[in-house]
Amino acid sequence: MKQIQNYIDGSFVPGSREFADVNPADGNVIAQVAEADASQVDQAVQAGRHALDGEWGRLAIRDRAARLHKVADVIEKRFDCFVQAEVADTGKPVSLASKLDVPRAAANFRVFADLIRISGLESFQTQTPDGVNALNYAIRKPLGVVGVITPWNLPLLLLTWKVAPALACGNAVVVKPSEETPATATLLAEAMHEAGIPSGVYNVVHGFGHDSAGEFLTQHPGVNAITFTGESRTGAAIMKAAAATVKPVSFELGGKNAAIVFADCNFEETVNGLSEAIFLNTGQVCLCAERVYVEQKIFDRLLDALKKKAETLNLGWPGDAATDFGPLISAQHREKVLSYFQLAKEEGATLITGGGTPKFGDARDHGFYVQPTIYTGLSESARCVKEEIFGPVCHVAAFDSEEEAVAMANDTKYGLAASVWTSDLKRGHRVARQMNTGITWVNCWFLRDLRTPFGGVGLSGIGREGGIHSLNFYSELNNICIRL
Ligand code: NAD
Ligand code: 6OD
Repeated sequence: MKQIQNYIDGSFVPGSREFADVNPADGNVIAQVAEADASQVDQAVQAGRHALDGEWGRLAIRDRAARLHKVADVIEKRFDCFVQAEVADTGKPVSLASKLDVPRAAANFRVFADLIRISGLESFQTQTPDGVNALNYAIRKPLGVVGVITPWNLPLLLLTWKVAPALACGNAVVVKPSEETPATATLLAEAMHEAGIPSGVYNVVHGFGHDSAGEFLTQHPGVNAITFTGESRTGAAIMKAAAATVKPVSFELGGKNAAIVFADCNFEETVNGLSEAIFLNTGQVCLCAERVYVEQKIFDRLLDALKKKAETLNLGWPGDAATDFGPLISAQHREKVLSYFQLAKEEGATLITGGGTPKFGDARDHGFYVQPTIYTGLSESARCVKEEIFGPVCHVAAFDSEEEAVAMANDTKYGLAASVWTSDLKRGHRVARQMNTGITWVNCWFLRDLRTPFGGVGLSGIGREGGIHSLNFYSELNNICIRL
């Protein structure tokens, strides 16, 4: 049986206990994972602190950036290895891991390596009212040891989205990947070593949240900041833990994202785009659209086209090139999604397609698949319209006016993403500006420029990462004032 170990101060180390890593496609155990205890989390934090005092802390920015490019080189060299590990852990289609997750991991390192080299900081020539001259300029310093806690849906993509800028700013990190998907964070440790990242700069501790590695990390007084992606409820628990030592936090949390479809949209492009927005990664992307609002004139036609799209998705083995829809992450998550299918029934929804589990007649019946599912007919106050399900499911409702669509889309405690589908660009701008979200896409979805601000409002998060916003979170700006 494969063993997945913790990585502390440049060495792979077993834990005090082990837990199973399960393949979601057939429920088989694929590895035993070493769970880090509190003393190992402490060792990882101390290793990070030590690394900051060593070679890593003295490297010129240029050299730090060069090492990050080397990490990207190693990810690209070991591309298939990363893809296979991600597919086995998550059950996502190999086509998706090859197109999205692993290329983005390399890109995250390249983008922040380049950005740290070119990003300048503000300076001011100052003259006081009584004629004293001074020069003010800011410098960027690392925060210290950053705790990085990530979810299972895009494990490597989201981990590197945080690790790359944290390292670009000169920090050391202790990462706690999701217990469901420990493999690629551990593979990344090998890549770090091969790329010449000094021991102690990148540490991995495996385990769970409460009373396990996650909580040990957030409560550790030697951790200078926490960056977290995951559920809003978990964010609240982490915020509480981090408050005791006043750690800065950056949170990318849940969503209940809306898509607004106007009758003048390019119909075919919209149906293709919406199908991705609803079903990509089996609906397990925080940006997925779980609420679709469609202008009354094209409601029936669009619903019918979406139904056809859902019914032609290929629910296959994740490793097959033709598969475009895999299982959910775990038995527990499938229970949650199926409980919402049941709730939708109880709330009076009309089922358009799906609503259950597929039958394959092979080992996939022991996996965690559910059907791509579409509902209509619920009231806007229904729990299925209000709560994040995080599965391949949406509710489609009609609207008559732009104002009504905007009001319905904004009627949520979340505020991560929205998409607007229209051929009228003026309307696209107008509606996008009214969305209470961190990002609004017009005629596209999940089209990412890594320099742009990314984050959510309300229950969807605190702060922005991306480009300079990441650099600003992962560093302390010091101002120096020199009297001339
Ligand atoms: P989760 O919150 O259950 O777990 C995320 C991570 O937090 C895991 O590593 C987990 O072990 C850890 N954790 C749990 N409790 C903890 C605690 N008390 N202290 C410290 N760590 C703790 O989330 P998940 O189920 O892995 O992921 C799905 C959720 O993540 C969805 O809500 C989704 O919307 C959200 N998400 C948001 C974004 C975004 O960018 N906004 C991206 C991806 C996923
Ligand atoms: O693309 C990104 O940078 C990002 N943070 C995506 C988040 C996806 C959520 O599941």
